[in-house]
Amino acid sequence: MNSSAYKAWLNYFPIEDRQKKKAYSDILGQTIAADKRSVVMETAVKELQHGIQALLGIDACIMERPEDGGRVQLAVYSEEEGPGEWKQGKEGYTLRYRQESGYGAIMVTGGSDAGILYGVFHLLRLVGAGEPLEELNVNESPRNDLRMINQWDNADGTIERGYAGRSIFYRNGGITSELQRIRDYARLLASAGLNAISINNVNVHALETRFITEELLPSIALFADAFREYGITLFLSVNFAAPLQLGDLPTADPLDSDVQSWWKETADRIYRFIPDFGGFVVKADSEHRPGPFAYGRDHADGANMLADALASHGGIVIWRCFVYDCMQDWRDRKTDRARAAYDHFKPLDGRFRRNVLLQIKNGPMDFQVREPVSPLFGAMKQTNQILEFQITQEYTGQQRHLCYLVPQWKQVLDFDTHAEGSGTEVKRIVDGSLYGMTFSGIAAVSNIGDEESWTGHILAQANLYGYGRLIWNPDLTAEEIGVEWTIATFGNDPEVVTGIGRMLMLSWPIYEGYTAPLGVGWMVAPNHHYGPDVDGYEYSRWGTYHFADRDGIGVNRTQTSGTGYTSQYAEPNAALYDSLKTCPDELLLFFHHVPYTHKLQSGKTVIQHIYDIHFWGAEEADRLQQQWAGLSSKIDEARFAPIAERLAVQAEHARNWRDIINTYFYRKSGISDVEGRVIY
Ligand code: GCV
Repeated sequence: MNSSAYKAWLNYFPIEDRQKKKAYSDILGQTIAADKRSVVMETAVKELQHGIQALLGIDACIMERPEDGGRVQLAVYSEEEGPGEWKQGKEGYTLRYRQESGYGAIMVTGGSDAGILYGVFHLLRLVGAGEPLEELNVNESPRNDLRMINQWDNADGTIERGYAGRSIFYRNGGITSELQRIRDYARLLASAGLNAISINNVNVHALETRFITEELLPSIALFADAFREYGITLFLSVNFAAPLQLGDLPTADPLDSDVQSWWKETADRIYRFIPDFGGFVVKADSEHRPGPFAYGRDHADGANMLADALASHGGIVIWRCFVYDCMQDWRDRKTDRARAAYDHFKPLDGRFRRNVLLQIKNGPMDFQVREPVSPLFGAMKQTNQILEFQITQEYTGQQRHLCYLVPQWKQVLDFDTHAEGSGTEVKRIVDGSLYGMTFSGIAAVSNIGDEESWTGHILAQANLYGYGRLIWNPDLTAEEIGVEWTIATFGNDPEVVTGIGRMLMLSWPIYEGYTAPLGVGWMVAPNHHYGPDVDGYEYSRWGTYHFADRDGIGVNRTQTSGTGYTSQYAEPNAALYDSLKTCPDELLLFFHHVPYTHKLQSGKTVIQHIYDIHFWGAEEADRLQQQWAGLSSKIDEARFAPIAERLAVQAEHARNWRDIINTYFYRKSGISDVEGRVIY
């Protein structure tokens, strides 16, 4: 596979400007000197050579004696032995231009070989973007230690919530031995700055339960080898009831000594095959997955038992907080799914081992197009935490619709929890700096499958890339990341960069506009989660309701008359959300049940806003199509056509959303659109 779609943001278009090409060639097209040839350093050298060849058409040669120096030098410095300015930490790097007698040279120095690999990708990105190398002076280090991808791939080759084909890891119930695609994936991930991956669904079924056995570990270890080449650590999702389900023990009780020994032996076995294994990801007592509750134990008992099994090997347990009652009676208005994670986990603060991290979804529900930030961030001051995003577009258009999610994630990371007074943003909690956590970081559910383009919708590649770049440096803007991605993916024609940049940046508001308004969420069909289906979840057991009737809509989560969810936030956020006067419009229906005639902060009534935003969203979806058409001469046909097709489908589905939602609320409320537009 060698197409432009497959290469994604590593397209490395040949430099055409002759002057620039000469300037780059003089520096990069000569000799490469790299010390200590570890597996990751080998990768860094290979990537550098490959990039130089693709960009400049030159085979740069590797110095046999690196100590003699080269035009590009790759070297690891530790804090003690490195140059004075070295402060970049283990995975950090610096890029420097140095004028030697008669020629210029580039130094890529890293805190480790992985740091150098990141540095090489950065250098190649700059060259691809046409940036000058003279005076190059870059200092980079990742803000988050753990920068992880979660695959929701199943051994039968399907992917839960996958929208880009089947799994690249598993086929027909077996583990693939075709490792080239895995290596290519590792390469994409590392080039976006990611360093960890869990390779199977958190819903661990019968076959995946056996991944930790003597029989299957050799194949899993081959994946670990491929990822290791790119500095990426491998994790497995495990089944909490594995000792029971594999038929070894009559129980999976975490306080049972046989169970504890079973997991210790299992951990020892895994590390025999994969010495740098990262650890376990666990979904327990959630959506029918087994967990400690069956034995009257709590999540700390469960997580700690696994943590103890991994501790001597340096492994960690990532324990998910997505725990709620998925058998709720819709008639029960007191139970509030949004409260669940906080109610379950907050009382356990301080009880988890140092090698346990709680993985918390960005919002209290489930990756909706708009949700408030989970109140657990900042609430557990003595517990390691990792934030979970969803790159795969389960509720955000399933990669049939364009929805650039970096602006949404950015809002989450910038959200001020006020947990320690103002300035306590989520990004400072999850990077571990605020509470001095031993482990911390960010994970996200992958959006790739075995389609040629990886992500189905080629523009959805921006979400995978953007995720990596944003969590490396949460201070980057979504626009900056979008521009960087566009140049690396499509080249640096200014019209393309501006055009795609605009499309990306507007796409989340557009999608939100024609789907679920004002933070209400859902309104999709059960199971496959594609919409519109306004009452799809209204009378079901999942705890996701909008409560629309003839008078109004929304969920009352206030302290005085509602579910009290707002009190899970620190002040002033609790009061801000609790009051109708101050609650931000975009989250109004998440927190309040209001009449359709309620006036928003914007001055519009709720019903008029619903109509306006749906008309606007559908029109803008149409405009996306036109904007793309305007770029036809500038994008290779192999990518132009499939993107155009997706945008056409999106525009059509947006009209459908618009008409169904508007009609539904017109019929419920009986209130006409003040502009008299067509509502059925
Ligand atoms: C992997 C949602 C999704 C499920 C997913 C679950 C989770 O409910 O619809 O497919 O299961 O979240 O995050 O565990």
